[in-house]
Amino acid sequence: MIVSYPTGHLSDVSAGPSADLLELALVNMDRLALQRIYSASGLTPLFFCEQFITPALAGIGEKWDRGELSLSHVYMSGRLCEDFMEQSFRGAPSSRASEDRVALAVLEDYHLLGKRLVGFVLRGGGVEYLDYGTVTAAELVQRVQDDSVRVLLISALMLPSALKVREVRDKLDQAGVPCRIIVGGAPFRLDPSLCDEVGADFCCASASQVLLALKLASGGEP
Ligand code: B12
Repeated sequence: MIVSYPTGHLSDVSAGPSADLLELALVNMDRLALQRIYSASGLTPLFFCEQFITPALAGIGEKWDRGELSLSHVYMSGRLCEDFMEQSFRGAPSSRASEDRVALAVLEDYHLLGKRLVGFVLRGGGVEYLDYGTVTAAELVQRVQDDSVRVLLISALMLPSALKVREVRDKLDQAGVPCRIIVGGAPFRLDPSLCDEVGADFCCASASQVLLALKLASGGEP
């Protein structure tokens, strides 16, 4: 059953901005309302993405799962958020080389917004990284070896993709590659035991945790 969403009160953020209001704005493809909610939140673009966009999209995903929204709602909501990030993160600071070679990838998955946020945090923290985009487990193992990567950041939004981290871990271990793996994405947030199950070293609930995780992965104090 596809429900129709009310639109009337979208222009009114006087009751306070919220992820629920943003969810309505996204489902109604109302870019202006998105901007108004962002302005009223008083947050930086990164914290707005983490505190408003991530829960609003998760709510949309759940409604799609229950048959209350169509896949085109999910797709268009994702597009609006992607455009918001594109504008907000333009001209982000450039990075410098880190002690350990770092790479960032999405594993067999086309959910790219989480990776985009992680990349933004890395650049903001001055960390240089290799962006592998979307790759298969076999490609990822090969590239990590070729580039001598020592910390691998993986974003996975679908459970089958998240489970593929196990394959990456096992192949890297078999090849004797000393690489730490840091994971993030909805399946890891929903099931904290998944991190150990797939052999990852650290799991992050949000992009802003990545700098701390990198420090821990490199053997530094938190
Ligand atoms: C938007 C969306 C889409 C968009 C993606 C657009 C894009 N350009 O990325 C589109 C429409 C393309 C899409 C397609 C599909 N989707 Co979809 N999608 C979503 C949705 C609603 C939001 C995802 C999102 O972008 N969130 C916002 C970002 C910012 O959040 P995030 O990625 O979680 O990242 C945060 C943290 O997790 C963390 N993080 C993430 N990665 C990493 C990595 C590191 C290293 C660190 C430190 C942190 C970190 O940082 C971010 C916050 O700071 C989710 C619902 C959900 N619960 O997430 C479903 C969801 C992921 N999709 C789902 C499905 C099933 C699909 C499709 C198979 C649907 C279909 N039948 O075709 C396809 C598959 C596409 C593919 N092969 O990859 C399911 C997966 C279910 C499962 N158990 O596997 C979900 C969970 C929907 C649901 N059922 O609730 N989808």
